Amino acid sequence: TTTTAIDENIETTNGKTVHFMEDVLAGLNRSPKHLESKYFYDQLGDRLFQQIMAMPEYYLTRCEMDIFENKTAEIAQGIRSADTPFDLIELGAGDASKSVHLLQYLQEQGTDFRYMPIDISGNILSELKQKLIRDLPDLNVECLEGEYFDMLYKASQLSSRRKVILFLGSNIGNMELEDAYRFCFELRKNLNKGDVVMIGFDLKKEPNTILNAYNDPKGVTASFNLNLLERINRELDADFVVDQFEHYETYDPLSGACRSYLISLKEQQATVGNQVFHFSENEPVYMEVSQKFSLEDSRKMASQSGFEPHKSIMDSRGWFLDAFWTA
Ligand code: AVJ
Repeated sequence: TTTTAIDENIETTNGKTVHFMEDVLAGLNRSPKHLESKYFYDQLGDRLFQQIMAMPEYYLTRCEMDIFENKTAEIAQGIRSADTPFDLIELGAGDASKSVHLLQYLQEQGTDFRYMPIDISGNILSELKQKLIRDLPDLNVECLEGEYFDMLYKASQLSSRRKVILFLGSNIGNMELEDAYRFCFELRKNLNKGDVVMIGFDLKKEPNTILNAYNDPKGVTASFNLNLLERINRELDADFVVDQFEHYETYDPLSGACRSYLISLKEQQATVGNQVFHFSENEPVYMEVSQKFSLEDSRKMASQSGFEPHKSIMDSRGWFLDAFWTA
C-alpha cells in the first residue's frame, strides 16, 4: 500500500494496537474537523469522567444507580439468571460502580456466571480487577482490554456459554444514530438465540436538564473535552495551544442529540505527526454526541436490529431506561 509510515499507535497491555494517530489525522482532515470521543479515556480522562459522574448536574449515573440498587431483582429477572450458566459481558465497564450491585446479588443467589468486563482503558480495567478481587473474592472474572467487537469475538472463543451483554450508562448515545443501529445489528449477529442484552438509554427530557449535565459551571466537562487535545500533545507529540480552544455544548430537543465542540478562539495552527492543521477563528471541532432517546426510539432500534424487547426498567423519576432485549 501507499500509506505513510508514521506509526505512533498505542500498544495496549494485551498487545492490541489502537490506531490513535491514524484516527486523529483522519478526523482532523474531515470537514468539519472531528475528534473521536472514545479517545477521551486516558488516565486523566478516566479521572475527569469519574468527576463528571460525581457532579450534581450529571444525573445519568445516579439514575442508573437507582435502578441497580433498588431494582436488582428485576434486573436479574430481565437477564433470566435462573436459567443456564452464562457469561456476563459488560461493554465499556469502566469502574463498574453500577454493575457491582448486580454481581453481588447474583453471587448471593448462587448464580453460575462469569463476569467479563470489556474496556478500551487498560488503566481502569486493572483498577477494576483489584477492586473485584478485594470486594468479591469468589467472583469469576476475566478482563478484556480493547474495542467492543474484537473483545466480544475473543469472549466467544473463550467459552460457548449463554451470553448476557451489559451496555450501560447510555454509552450507546456516544454513537451517531446510524452507527448505533449498525452496532446493534452487528451485536445481534455476534449473539445466539436466547442471549440477552441490557442497554442503558438516557431518555429525552426537559432540555435544560440535559444541557446542564454536559455544560457544568465548574468546567469539568470542558476539561474532559480539552484533555483530548492535551492527550494528543502528550502521546502524538502535537502542539495544540489548548487554552486557545473553548468548550461549547448544544442540545437539540428535536433530534435528541447533545453535541460538544471545541471552538478555536483565534486563527491558529497545530502540527500532528507530519501534518499541519489550520484553524480559523471560531472554527468548531466536533467532539462528541450524547444521544437521547424515547422509549419508542429504543424499541424501534431493537426491532430494526433483530432483537425482541422483553423488559424495560426505569429509575423512579423516569429519566433513564434500562432496556432488555432477547436475541
Ligand atoms: C460515558 C458516553 C455515557 O455521553 O453521557 C459525559 C460521556 N461526555 N459528559 C455521556 C460524557 C460528557 C458519557 N458517556
